[in-house]
Amino acid sequence: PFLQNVFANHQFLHSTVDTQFIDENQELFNLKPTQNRAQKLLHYLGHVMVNGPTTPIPVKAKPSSIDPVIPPGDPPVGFRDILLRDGPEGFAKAVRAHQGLLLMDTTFRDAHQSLLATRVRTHDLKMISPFVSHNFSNLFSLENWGGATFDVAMRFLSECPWKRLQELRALIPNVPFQMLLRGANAVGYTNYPDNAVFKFCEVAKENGMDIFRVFDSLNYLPNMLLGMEAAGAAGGVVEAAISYTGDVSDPMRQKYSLDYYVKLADELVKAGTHILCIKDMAGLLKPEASKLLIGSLRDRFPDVPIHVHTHDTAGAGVAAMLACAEAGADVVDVAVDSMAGMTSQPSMGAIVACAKGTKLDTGIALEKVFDYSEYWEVARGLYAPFDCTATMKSGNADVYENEIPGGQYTNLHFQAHSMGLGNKFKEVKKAYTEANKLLGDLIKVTPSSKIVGDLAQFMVQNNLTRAEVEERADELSFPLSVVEFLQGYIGIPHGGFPEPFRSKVLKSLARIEGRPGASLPPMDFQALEVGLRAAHGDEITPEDVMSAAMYPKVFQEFKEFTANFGPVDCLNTRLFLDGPKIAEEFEVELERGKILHIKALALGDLNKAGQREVFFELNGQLRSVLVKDTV
Ligand code: 3PY
Ligand code: ZN
Repeated sequence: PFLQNVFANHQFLHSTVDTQFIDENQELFNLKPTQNRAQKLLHYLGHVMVNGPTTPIPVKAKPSSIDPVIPPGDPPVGFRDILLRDGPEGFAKAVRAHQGLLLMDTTFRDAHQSLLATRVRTHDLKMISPFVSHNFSNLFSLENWGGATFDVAMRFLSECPWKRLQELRALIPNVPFQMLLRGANAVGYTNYPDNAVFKFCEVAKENGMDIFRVFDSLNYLPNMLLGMEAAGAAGGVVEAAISYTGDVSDPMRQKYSLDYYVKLADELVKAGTHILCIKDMAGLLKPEASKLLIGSLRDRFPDVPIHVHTHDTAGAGVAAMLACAEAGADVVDVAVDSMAGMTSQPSMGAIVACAKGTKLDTGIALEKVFDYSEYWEVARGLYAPFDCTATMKSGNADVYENEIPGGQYTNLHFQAHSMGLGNKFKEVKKAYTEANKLLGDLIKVTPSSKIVGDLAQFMVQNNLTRAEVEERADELSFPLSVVEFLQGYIGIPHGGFPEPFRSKVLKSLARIEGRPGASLPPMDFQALEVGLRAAHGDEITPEDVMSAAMYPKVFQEFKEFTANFGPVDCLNTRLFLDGPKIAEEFEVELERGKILHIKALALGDLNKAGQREVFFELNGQLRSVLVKDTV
C-alpha cells in the first residue's frame, strides 16, 4: 500500500475534513515513526550525494551497477534439525558418524573479512539466505558471525550485529550457524571480565547462534577454557580451536611441534569440547603436515569430530584440505568460489568437485555451487571500493615465511598502499617476520597478530632492525599494544615471554600473573543498562547492552548515527555507499510491507552557510533536506 497516512489520503488532502474524520480514520494518523525514519534516510542519502560515503573507502572504485540475482530453490531438513533434537553431544555423534566430507561455508564471515575488509552488509547476506537454506542444507555449518564482523557492522556499516543474526536465523532455520569467539577476548581485541564473556555467549545463543569456535590468540589454555565454559554454559556447541603456526612436517621447527599440538588437544578434549578444530589462520598447514597432524589427532581421539580451518594465501588450500579429509578430518572450511582463494578460504566448488564420487563426496550439487557463486560474483562487485584485488593481484607463498594471518595479510597490503608504501609491502612483511622473532615466535592471530603487526610497523617507520630494537629496548617508545602484551594483558605465550627484551621494555611496569580476566572486576550490566537508557532512551535491548559492553564508544557512535540518519541497513548497498543518481527512482522497505517510494530530484547550489539543499520525492510528495557540504 502506498503510504497509509493522512498525507496520502485523497479526502484529507482535497476536501475539508472535521474531527469526525480523525475519529473514523485513526490509523491514518499513525505516522510518526515512518515519517521520522523516512526523513532521516533522506538526510542520509542527501549526505552521501553531497559528501560521498560515510564509511572509509580505501579504493577509488565505484560499486558495480549490476544487482545480484537470487536463484530459485526449495527448503529441506539440515544438521540444525539434528542439533535441536539431540543437543550438542548428539550433534557431534551425528557429525562423526557421517559418511563423506562435511563443509563449513565461511562466505558470510571469514571470506569477506579476508577479501573485502569485512564490509559485506546484512542486506546482501539476507538476499541469498533463502537460497543457502534451500540448496545447502547438508552443510555442517554456515559461519556468519563473530570475529571482526561484530565491530565492523556497527563501526563501518552502521548496522546492528544482533539484528543481522536474528534476520539470518529467520531465513535459514535448518543450517547450524557458527561464530568465531576470540576466547576471553570475545569479539574484541583484549580480555574482558569473565561475566562479560559468559553473558555474550548467552545472548548470542538466544539470538540463534549454534556453534562457538573458541580460540585464544596465544593458545593460552586458561583463556581457552574460559571461552569454552562460557559457550557450553550458554548451551552452544563448543568447538575448541587450536591455532596452528610453524610447520609440524619440518624437523627444524621445534617450538610448535606435533607433540605441542597433540598435548594441547588432550587438554581440550579432556575439558569436554564437542568438536576439535585446527585453526590455520595463515594457511601454513601443508598437505604433508596435514597428514601428520590430523592423522595423529584422528588416532588419538576416534570419537571426537575434527574440523579444519585454513586460508589459501599460498594457494595450497585445496590440497591441504583434501589431505586433512584423507587423514580423518570430518569437516573442512571453504568459501564459495567467487569469494574464495587468495587470503580467503579455499574454493567450495573445487573441493566439491575433487571429492565427488570418492569416499569424501560432500553430497553438494556442483550446479548449486555455480549459482551461489554467480550471486556472490555480482554482489562482490558492489564492494569494489573495499576489494583487496584492487591492489593485490595474487596469493603468495611467502606466507610460509612471514606467517601473517589471512585477514591481516590483506590489511597490511592495503595499509602499505594507502600510505603510498606499495613497494614497501615486502619490507613490512620482512619486519613482521623479525618482529615475531623479537617477541619470541608467537602464535599470530587476533589480537596477538595485531601486536606483531604494530611492532613491525614501528620498526619500518623508525627504520630499526631486530638487533637495534633488542639493543635499545630500554629507551624506545614502543606501541602500547606491545607494552601491554609484555605486561601479560592477553595471557602468557607458549614458552614464556622473551627475555631480556621483556624486562628491558617493562622496567618497573606491572606484570599480570596468570589469566588476565581472573583479576578483572565483573562488569555491572545493570549500571551499564541504566546509563544506556539515560543516553539513548528506553528502547535499549539486552543485545544493545552487550554491544556496549564489547565496544562502548563504537556503540555510542552507532546509536548517534542511527538517531541522525535512520535505519540505513534498509538501503541497498549501492545506495548506502554511493547514494542515488539524480532522477533515480527506488524503493526502500523499512519493514515488511512498509515501503517507501523515493525519487532523487536535484542537488541545490551551495548556499552561504556551506550547505546544499537536496530534493526528493517521497511517496509522491516533494521533500528536501539541507546538508552541509564538507567536500
Ligand atoms: C578473527 O579473530 O577475526 C579471525 O578471523 C582470526 O583468524
Ligand atoms: Zn580465518
